[in-house]
Amino acid sequence: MSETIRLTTAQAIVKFLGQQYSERDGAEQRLVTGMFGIFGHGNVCGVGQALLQDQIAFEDAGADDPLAAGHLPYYLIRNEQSGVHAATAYARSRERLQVMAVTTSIGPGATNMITGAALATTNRIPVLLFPSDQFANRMPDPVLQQLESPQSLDTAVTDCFRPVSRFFDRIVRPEQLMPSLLNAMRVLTDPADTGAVTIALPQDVQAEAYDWPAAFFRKRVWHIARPVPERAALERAVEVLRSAKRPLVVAGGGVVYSGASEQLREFASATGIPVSDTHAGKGAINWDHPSAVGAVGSTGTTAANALARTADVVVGIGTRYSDFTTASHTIFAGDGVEGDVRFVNINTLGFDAAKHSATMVLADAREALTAFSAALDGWEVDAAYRKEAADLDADWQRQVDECYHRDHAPLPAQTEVFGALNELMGPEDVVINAAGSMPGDLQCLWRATTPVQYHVEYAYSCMGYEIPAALGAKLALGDDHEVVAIVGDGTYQMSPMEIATIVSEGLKVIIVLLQNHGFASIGALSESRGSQRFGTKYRMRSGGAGGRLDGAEVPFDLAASAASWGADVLRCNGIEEFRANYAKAAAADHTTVLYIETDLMGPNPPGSAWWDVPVAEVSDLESTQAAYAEHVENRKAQRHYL
Ligand SMILES: Cc1ncc(C[n+]2csc(CCOP(=O)(O)OP(=O)(O)O)c2C)c(N)n1
Ligand SMILES: [Mg+2]
Repeated sequence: MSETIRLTTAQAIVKFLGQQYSERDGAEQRLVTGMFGIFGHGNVCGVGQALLQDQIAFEDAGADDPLAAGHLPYYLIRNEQSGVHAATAYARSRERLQVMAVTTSIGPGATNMITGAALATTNRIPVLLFPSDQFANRMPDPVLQQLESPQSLDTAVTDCFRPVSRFFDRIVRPEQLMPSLLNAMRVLTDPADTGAVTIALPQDVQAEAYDWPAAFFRKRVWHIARPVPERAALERAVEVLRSAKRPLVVAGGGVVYSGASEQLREFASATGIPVSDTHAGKGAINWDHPSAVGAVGSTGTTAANALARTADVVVGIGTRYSDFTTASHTIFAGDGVEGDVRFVNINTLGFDAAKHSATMVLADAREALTAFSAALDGWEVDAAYRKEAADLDADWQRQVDECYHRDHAPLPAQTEVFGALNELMGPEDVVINAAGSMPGDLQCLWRATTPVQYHVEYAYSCMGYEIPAALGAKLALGDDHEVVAIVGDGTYQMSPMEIATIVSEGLKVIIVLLQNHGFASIGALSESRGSQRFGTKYRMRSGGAGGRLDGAEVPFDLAASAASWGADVLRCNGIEEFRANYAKAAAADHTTVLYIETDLMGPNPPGSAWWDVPVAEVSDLESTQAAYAEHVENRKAQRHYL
């Protein structure tokens, strides 16, 4: 008989996770480094008991390094959704080499994670989720918080995780855990197809004992692959590139996760191909590299967008081509191109590589760029094209300077806040944002010198990501990096509470709270599409029942709210005071919220591309009718890439 160890299912999970490692480029590290969570009746005596037992064993052993000792630290968060956001930001900050887990109770605790899971999966960031589930033995049904389905007794709210997870399983017998956890680790370390990994744990099974084979708990190293391009695929792609006169690179998140910045810079320098970027790819090439032309698409720079319109070959590296990147399928227009615009896509995931009828290269970005540089063997674009791209970028940089130093009055434009931050933050400091009018401004304006500096989640663009993400990024990066979360007043109201977690963990971050009393983003969108900013301001209802939300400003004080969570708060009256207070916040060892009022109406950076948002085809309103006519015109530029 081989050796067995008697443990509960939950104890087995904690013990197993303590022995999982990832490896890439020869460096080995613990794969799952901690667990966020909130206990309820679904997990407090299962996973909660196992975490306590693990904590006590670690304390008794007197080891210094919790991770080397196989310990799984526990972090109490304030909301399950933000626990997943924190885990996502953690894994993104670790280039997807290390991840965090999240444990929740059943019912609402579990479903609170759905948004977080969808965000992680949309962004292709690995997180490990353990929602609890109703009794597998069905004895006390319906347990508190159980959704009963008269058609099917095995339907549970955790089924909602299936479409938003890359791997989903439910453990109704302890021994199912073994294949399940092994598959979970496979997906967490898959560079192509990763995201939320969800294992639902019925509350009785968590506490049930089993004789586990000791081998289940041996140390395992999960090697994170760097697939090399197939020779024929490389040759096909190189032939397309060599025939290009006006190629353009679109650098996506895959370049960052692959750690391919150096190879991208070398490739760009050698070939002279201009490099544009997406939110996830920003910083992969430093903004002041001679080939860098900044953001492409709906919120892109005039430089990248002009080049995109006339590009004959678009080289997408590690990008999923969101509608913001393609300006809803209008920006890669093939203007003046003989034949039509063609795509070469380098991606670990076939699904993304195949987009836009591209010549596909299934490979790791770093491996592919190295192979391309060798195969192109000195080939480069015309000097005139290099110069055109550099001139366009220089024009754009003048616009950035203008946006950064507007002296707008009486309230500053938010672009001036970004200018101050961009100038005050170091190359290894991190700016975090996800939703509102800020991502668009940041994407075209922010001068990123490193990929770690720019952490904008714009795949799910989830209000409320920022503050929990600051927690995750700070845990991942430590004291050498200042972590700065920018939040709008709307986002702040959606999820301020993880400030309490940040404070209780003794972590120091900076939160910049931009107060403009409403939705600058959706308000501007509404106005431009004929809906008159209806319902996009935080105002009192005027005129009694049946009136509109257009009265006085709502008398809340978000700065006082932030202070109530335990942060220091500095109110900033204008940009000069903001700069001075940023310096104070940076020098402090406590979390600080910098509160500043900005102008809801901008001015915004100049736009140079479209975004498809449908407008009512019939309407009583002249504003909507005019917007619809414009929409019909704009749609004419839309196309499939066939
Ligand atoms: C969870 C979630 N709900 C709704 C939206 C749609 N949305 C995008 S931006 C925005 C307004 C954000 O307001 P604020 O944080 O004040 O930023 P501002 O637009 O003023 O820059 C809304 C409601 C979203 N992105 N995420
Ligand atoms: Mg706002």
